[in-house]
Amino acid sequence: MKLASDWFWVARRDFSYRFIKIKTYYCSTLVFPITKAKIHIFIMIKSILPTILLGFFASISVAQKKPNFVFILADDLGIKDMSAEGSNYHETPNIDTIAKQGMRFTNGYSTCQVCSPSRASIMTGKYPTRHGITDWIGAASGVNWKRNDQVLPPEYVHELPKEDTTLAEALRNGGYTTFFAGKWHIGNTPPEQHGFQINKGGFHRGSPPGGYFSPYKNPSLKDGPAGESLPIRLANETAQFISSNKDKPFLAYLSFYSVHGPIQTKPKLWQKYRNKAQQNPHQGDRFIVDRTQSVRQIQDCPIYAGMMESMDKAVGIVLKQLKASGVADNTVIIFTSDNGGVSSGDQFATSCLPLRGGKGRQWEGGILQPYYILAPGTTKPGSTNATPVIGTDFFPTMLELAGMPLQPEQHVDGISLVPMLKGQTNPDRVLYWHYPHYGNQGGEPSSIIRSGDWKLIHYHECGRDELYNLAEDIGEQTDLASRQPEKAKTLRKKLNTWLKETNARMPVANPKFDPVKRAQQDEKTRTLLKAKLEKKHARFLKPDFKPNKNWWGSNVTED
Ligand SMILES: [Ca+2]
Repeated sequence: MKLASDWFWVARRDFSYRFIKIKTYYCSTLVFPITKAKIHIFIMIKSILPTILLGFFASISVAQKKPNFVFILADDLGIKDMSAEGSNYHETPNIDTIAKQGMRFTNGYSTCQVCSPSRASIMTGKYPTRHGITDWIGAASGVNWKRNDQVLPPEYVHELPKEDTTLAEALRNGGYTTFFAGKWHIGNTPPEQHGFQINKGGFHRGSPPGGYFSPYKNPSLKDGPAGESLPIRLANETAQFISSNKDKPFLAYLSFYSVHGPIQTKPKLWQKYRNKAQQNPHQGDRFIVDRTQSVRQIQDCPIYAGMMESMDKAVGIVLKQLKASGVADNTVIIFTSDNGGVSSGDQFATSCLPLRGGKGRQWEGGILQPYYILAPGTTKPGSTNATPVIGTDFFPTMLELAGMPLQPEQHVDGISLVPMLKGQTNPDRVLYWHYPHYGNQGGEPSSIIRSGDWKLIHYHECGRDELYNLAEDIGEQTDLASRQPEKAKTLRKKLNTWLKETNARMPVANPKFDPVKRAQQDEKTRTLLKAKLEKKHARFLKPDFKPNKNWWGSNVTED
């Protein structure tokens, strides 16, 4: 098929040819007298027609040229981890650039407080209750749940359903070349079976089996030189893909393993952030116990900060390549995370304050995300939007930006944010979450509804509700459920209706639950485990800290 630009050159060549013919005719035959006026008109037409044609065909060319997409998904990255969001400790100049040059949604959510469910929502445009992946794939459920808890979490789907048309399949069907790099963790069927033509590093695992430095022990990613950084490698793979595919529309889905545990960095970065933390050393405890788990109260983990810097540098590599390939002006960049920062459980690596909780938990720290969209020609640089938006919205938004028809029967729980990207708001939309599991970070089986500024959390262990006004209480410190029973009742009713409509799976009572043993466990969390954590995290800042002999393989030459 001929491109609009090709037609332009044909037309221009044609016009010049005909003009020469006419001019030759007039000059050679002298059948008609050549007046100065006629020559002038011809010269004028010749001089302006190519410009008119160029404009005409260029406009067709622009209208037909679909934007590229670079979708960057970080893992376990807390919204408060970025300098653009107020972190004074971590340094994220490249990620901040996306926020500053595009639109930053200040109420942007993942559909779940853990990873697989929210990843599947981005791919399908459906809430976890509907696609069925309600917990991170691999977590125990039902009678296999061996912990001494009040309820048994329900079974959940372990694969991205084949009958769904994924975001990648939709774009591929629309003529896009689709590329995936990094963490998949949405089942045993790899990205190639869900619409991605190229896959660098995605398979069933949720954390990098060989850590963050080559050798990676990853069946989908060839090892680099020993000690190579994983996020930098994933960025280089993405940059190479962009460079090779710059002439046709593409989707580059860069799904970092960072900053999920294990936390690992190079000694140089550890030193930099160790020194930074020492400039204003934290006094007293780093952790407080909030209900079920210790929660980090300060960002001063030099290992995690080093990981943040590596991921940010990797983002910079991709941004630079977009410019170098000449496609930055026609590429939509999206940046988000799959769940909140790990302030408790796993590596206890960051603090989400002033938000309560973190990954795995039902408060804002678990579900509020960095949610940035830079759409050249659509978003105003440096704009913000407070409309509550969620992971299911990316799918229809990207279809509309691509000029493709929406697929409402697929992305049933998402809406296109294009009107919001142009400055409109939609404050009345109600959002829902359902996490009938415990997870590893102290999360409690619960369902959530957000309507306007109000947020109600319903707990499935005991049936109680918490009610917060997020406009006045972003830290969810004042439970208004007993003071505003009517508001709580209305929201709870709406939430119940939604749970029924979406066939939400529910936990059941655990017949083996032992409350006495549980009280002993809780006491251990408050005392022994907390003391152990304080010691471990203070050690990260000791001048002679050394995790192992070659710094997790990053210092390969050191003996
Ligand atoms: Ca995650």
